[in-house]
Amino acid sequence: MAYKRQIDRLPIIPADADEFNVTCHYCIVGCGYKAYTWPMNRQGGTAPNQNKFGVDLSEQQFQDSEAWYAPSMYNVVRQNGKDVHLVVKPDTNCVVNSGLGSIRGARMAENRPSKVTGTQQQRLSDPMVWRNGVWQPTSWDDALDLVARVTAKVAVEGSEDDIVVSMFDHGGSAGGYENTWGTGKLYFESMKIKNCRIHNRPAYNSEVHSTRDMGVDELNYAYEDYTLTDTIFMVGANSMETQTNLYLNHMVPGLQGGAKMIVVDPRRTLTIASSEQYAGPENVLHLAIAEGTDMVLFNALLTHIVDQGWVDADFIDASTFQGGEAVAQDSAHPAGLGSLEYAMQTCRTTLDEAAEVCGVSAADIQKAAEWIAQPHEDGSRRKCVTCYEKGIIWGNDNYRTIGALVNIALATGNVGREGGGVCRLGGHQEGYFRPSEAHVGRPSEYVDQFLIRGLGGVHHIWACDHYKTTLNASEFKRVHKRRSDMVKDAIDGAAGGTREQVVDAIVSAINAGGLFVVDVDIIHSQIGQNAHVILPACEANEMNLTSMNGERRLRLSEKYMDPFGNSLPDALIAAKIAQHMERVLREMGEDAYADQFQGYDWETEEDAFMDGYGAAHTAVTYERLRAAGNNGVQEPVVGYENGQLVGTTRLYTDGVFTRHGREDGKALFCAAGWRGWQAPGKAREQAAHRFWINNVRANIFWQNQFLDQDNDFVQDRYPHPFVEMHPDDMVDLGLNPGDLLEIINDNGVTQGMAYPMPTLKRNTVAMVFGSPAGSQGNVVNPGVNELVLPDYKHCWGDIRKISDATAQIRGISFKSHEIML
Ligand SMILES: Nc1nc2c(c(=O)[nH]1)N[C@H]1C(S)=C(S)[C@@H](COP(=O)(O)OP(=O)(O)OC[C@H]3O[C@@H](n4cnc5c(=O)[nH]c(N)nc54)[C@H](O)[C@@H]3O)O[C@H]1N2
Ligand SMILES: Nc1nc2c(c(=O)[nH]1)N[C@H]1C(S)=C(S)[C@@H](COP(=O)(O)OP(=O)(O)OC[C@H]3O[C@@H](n4cnc5c(=O)[nH]c(N)nc54)[C@H](O)[C@@H]3O)O[C@H]1N2
Ligand code: SF4
Ligand SMILES: [Mo]
Repeated sequence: MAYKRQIDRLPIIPADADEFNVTCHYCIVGCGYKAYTWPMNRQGGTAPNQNKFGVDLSEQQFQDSEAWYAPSMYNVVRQNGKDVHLVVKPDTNCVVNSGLGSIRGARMAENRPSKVTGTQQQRLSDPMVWRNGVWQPTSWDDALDLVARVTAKVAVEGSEDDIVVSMFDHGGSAGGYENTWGTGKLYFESMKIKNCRIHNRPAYNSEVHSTRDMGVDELNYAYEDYTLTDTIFMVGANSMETQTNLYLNHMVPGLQGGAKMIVVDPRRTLTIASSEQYAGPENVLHLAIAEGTDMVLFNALLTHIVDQGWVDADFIDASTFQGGEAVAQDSAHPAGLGSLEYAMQTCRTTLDEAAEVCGVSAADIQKAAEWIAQPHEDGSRRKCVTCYEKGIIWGNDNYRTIGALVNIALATGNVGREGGGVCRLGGHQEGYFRPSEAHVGRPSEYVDQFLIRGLGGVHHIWACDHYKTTLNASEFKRVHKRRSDMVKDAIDGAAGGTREQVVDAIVSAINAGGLFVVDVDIIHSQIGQNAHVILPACEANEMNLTSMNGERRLRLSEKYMDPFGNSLPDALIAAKIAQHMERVLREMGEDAYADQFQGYDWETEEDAFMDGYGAAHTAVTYERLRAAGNNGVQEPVVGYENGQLVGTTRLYTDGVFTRHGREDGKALFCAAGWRGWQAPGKAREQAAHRFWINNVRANIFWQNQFLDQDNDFVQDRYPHPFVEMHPDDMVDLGLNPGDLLEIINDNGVTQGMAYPMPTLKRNTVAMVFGSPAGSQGNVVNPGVNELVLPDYKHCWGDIRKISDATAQIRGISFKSHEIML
């Protein structure tokens, strides 16, 4: 396959091209872009008054000119029913990215569906229903009538607990305030769905319960804190690749301004390699701990800081709880919470004890403690910003480990202050606004196991593909397919019957253990292969979408093109489902239940926004957000003055902590006691297999590659998921670069392509997660913590060769991923 884009000549953006604000919908950072569109039969010229940049393009431009765009930033798309030129390029005036793109965001335009250039023809254009052995395109009314009839019948004859829902809870790529409200209103207000899970984990819960229980919301800083700080303390994250422009536009200037950086990660990441180049190796400390041992490290850091007297006593007195235990350990709290002294009784750990467990030197741990908390020579406090992500969120003993990390920030007073903060780096953007989920309970149901046990009869899936991204995926897929095939067989058996007969056949199959599956997606996904009804959604910019980024910056990303075919915004799909439910329930004589599905008379996504988020935040409207442009406003919005929304730069500047809902406003410390591998089965698996199968993200891919799988630029580079290995381990196993291999353990098998990486520790590999050509989740065991948080990152297996590199693989480079900048 040859890699080609529009490589001949690109049109100049004319001076009068239409202009739209765009927030990149991929990662949490939410970089600002501008979209330009103009009619097909025109283009701009080189004279300053003929092009959007207002410069003379016949002259050589200076190196950092913004008067250019790359082929990946161009496409031809539909707008108001007509083909138009489209350019989507980074916005130099956005404070988030200052004109930087990334290998993902800068491909937004070429990843739009286009009948003219042929891109993304995999996009769904019409609802589809399983009919006569194939998926047949059909009308919205036909598809939703079937969805509503089966869902209503199962809910009425059984209960709402038989309806299982998998749904996004984020912003940006799928989600956003409009769509979380639409789905939330449907499942949590009209219905009270309890057996519900989130796109990335097998239950409806928080990724970071402990920090919230301690009073500290996980997104409390501003990105500028990275340039105001003395030390960046990064844990279990690889921001150069996963929060790229946060790293390049905020962390790197921090490093260049003299900040030191500590990175806790069992492997040497590209973030570490590039930070050494920006800051000098002497200013970057890599703590390459043994996987899963972070909590012991944090406890030793805290102990050293306390014993040296480097704590912020004034902050602790004023802002943290003083009376011993505040919350006892119980089934909803996997650790006790209370004062610093109370927590220290459990957390106390010496440097030597930690060195032994973590496999790093006591001297390095001490150095980290000094970089975090040792006061400057003039006695002033050090500033430290702490950031973390999936290395500990999807890690060992989530609750206690994150609690132990937040302890350090609280003890040193590094929250609510310039140059401080203890924050998730984040994954997607955020965009959560839903009715209360209190009925779900805590701990919430482990939904994957619920389905595997044969429970539930209807599965609604919104914007996620568990085939590629859940844990224990081999077993999950086996059962999900078997149960949904029972319903397909029933539909095939009832072919030619009336709607009523088909619905009866489906419900009989459900009662016999089958599962009726509805998948709402933009493509026909892998789990979508099990679906009986497939509903086509549209993406951000095919609709207006609001989300906030990792510093709570809220923006409106504007619609600049038509949804593909008959696809619709998720919020409006949810509304249509509700309307069909109401109609069908009335026909069934269930008037009271039908009444619960009223209140969805939304014409547009803006109506959904105003019904949910807008109703609760009356200062915020589309019009005001549009005026706020790509810099938007940082939430919480506290007012509207002089024609501008007024936001909040950082949380907790008043030293009052409220996230736990306690009236005293005091933050709590976490009694994070170490107990080795917490999730069932991990210790046994580690002992039984040679390789730790670390699983990671990489710059080039977005998530499970739902768009990348149809993008030659990505597929030509990595036709199979890479499995980075130490070259000596490859020699041991007879593997050459690019050879195909299998990873095997008791949970299942997965496959990928050997990629030599000399900086990896022996007997560990790093496999890219979520690939359509090899799901890493196949070999992850079902172990979760008390609150059903999965430990994806820790699994072990054996490796064997499948075959030599294929002809396609032979054309690609196997140079080290670590590059000189
Ligand atoms: N390019 C790109 N960027 C993305 C995404 C993407 O798909 N592609 N996805 C987005 C999403 S949804 C998310 S959630 C974020 C995730 O962002 P990150 O958390 O930064 O990404 P990961 O690569 O999943 O994991 C981070 C690191 O955890 C380390 N790790 C593994 N085990 C341990 C451990 O026991 N302790 C410690 N300390 N570290 C460990 C791994 O070696 C890895 O380097 O990225 C977001 N950004
Ligand atoms: N082993 C392992 N497993 C992991 C992780 C890990 O680190 N290791 N990380 C976990 C994490 S943090 C995450 S976020 C998950 C990701 O897991 P998923 O959420 O399953 O993966 P995504 O790629 O985000 O899936 C997005 C799906 O939504 C569709 N989609 C995109 N836009 C829209 C839209 O606007 N509307 C609708 N309806 N559909 C849309 C896409 O086509 C795609 O099928 O994986 C989790 N699983
Ligand atoms: S860093 Fe994230 S938000 Fe910014 S352009 Fe890249 S993918 Fe988009
Ligand atoms: Mo994520």
